[in-house]
Amino acid sequence: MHGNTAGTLSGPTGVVNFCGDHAVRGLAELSNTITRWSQYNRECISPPLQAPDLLVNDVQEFFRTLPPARHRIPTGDGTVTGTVRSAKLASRRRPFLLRHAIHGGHQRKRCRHHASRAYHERMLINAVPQWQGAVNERASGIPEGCLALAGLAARILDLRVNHVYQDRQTSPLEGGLANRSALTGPNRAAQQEAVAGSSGPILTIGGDCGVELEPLRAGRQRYGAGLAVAWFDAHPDLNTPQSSPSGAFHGMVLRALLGEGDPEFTASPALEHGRVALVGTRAVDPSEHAAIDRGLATQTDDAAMSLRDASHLYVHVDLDVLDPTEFEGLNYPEPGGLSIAELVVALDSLGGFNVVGAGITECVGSPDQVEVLAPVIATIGNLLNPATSPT
Ligand SMILES: [Mn+2]
Repeated sequence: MHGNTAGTLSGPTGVVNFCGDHAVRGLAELSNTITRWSQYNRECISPPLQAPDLLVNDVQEFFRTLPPARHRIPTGDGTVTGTVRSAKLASRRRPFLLRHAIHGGHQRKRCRHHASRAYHERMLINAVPQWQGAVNERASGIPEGCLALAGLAARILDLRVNHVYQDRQTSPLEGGLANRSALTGPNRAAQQEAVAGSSGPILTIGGDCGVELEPLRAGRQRYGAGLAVAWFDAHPDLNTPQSSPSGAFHGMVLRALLGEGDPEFTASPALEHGRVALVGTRAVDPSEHAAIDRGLATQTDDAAMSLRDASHLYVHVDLDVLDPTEFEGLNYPEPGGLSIAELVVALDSLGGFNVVGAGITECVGSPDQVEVLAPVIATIGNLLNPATSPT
């Protein structure tokens, strides 16, 4: 029996351990089998994990016994009743958590029926549900938005998702930076490890915009000073801890990548000034205007022209570049943005570049809401497709 093992937290009291099978985890997430899993940190669930209620060795078979996805799972406040019954766990009548193991190395395995699609072989999807870089009210929905978007990306791109574990703990404001400690330590190390584990293009599914720090730092080191960035975002993210009105790191990450701000986060080597194109930017703080005036980044509608000398390109898409009427699941909506069709056209115009990485961030949408983003995911997938990118 695994009763209330979580102290004052009323966490899940039963665990199904899927032996780290990411494909099944993806299925479960698509169907909402996992709800609010990320609010339970390792400490809360370690006792049941040591003695799982059900250890499933053949997870594919386990799921074959369940009714079809999307119709089987009544969800609410962290409990999953429908699947418990149909999985013959009804007698337990307790909420459970589908727990996954976190480890790299699985990302390049593909389902057998997709094995012929060799063009995906080197591409990695990292889902990074970090939310501590944002401090606004909707931000606590970012981990769920990340899962929804990662599920969509897995389906559209026929790829498994590498889920990078991030705890949800917060920490005090330090040196003008909210959650400074939470943004470093194990959370950051987990993403560094995931980034280092791939030699091919990486699609990072955020998470707040702070998740762009590690892939871009690594990209700058790997590809050199010719690496350019197309930054699709309502915000330039060019604040420093001193200038930021909120202390939220997601508004500082690009400045850190350009080598300025809190030394804990600044990239070295930094992105070359002038090799960043800001597209769709429309909510700019005074100190960010000053950084743009100094030439750190360029506001433009034509990133391809602005970055034409780049040797390699990274594409950042904060979904708030979209108009709020286009997508309901925005963490930080700003009126006057692009339509989804306009974003797709703008992304498509970057097809001549050697695109080595991309990120999609700041989603708080549900699995149903993110469906409208399918063309955006597909277009980014094409950009990252090594078969069509110059080598
Ligand atoms: Mn933004």
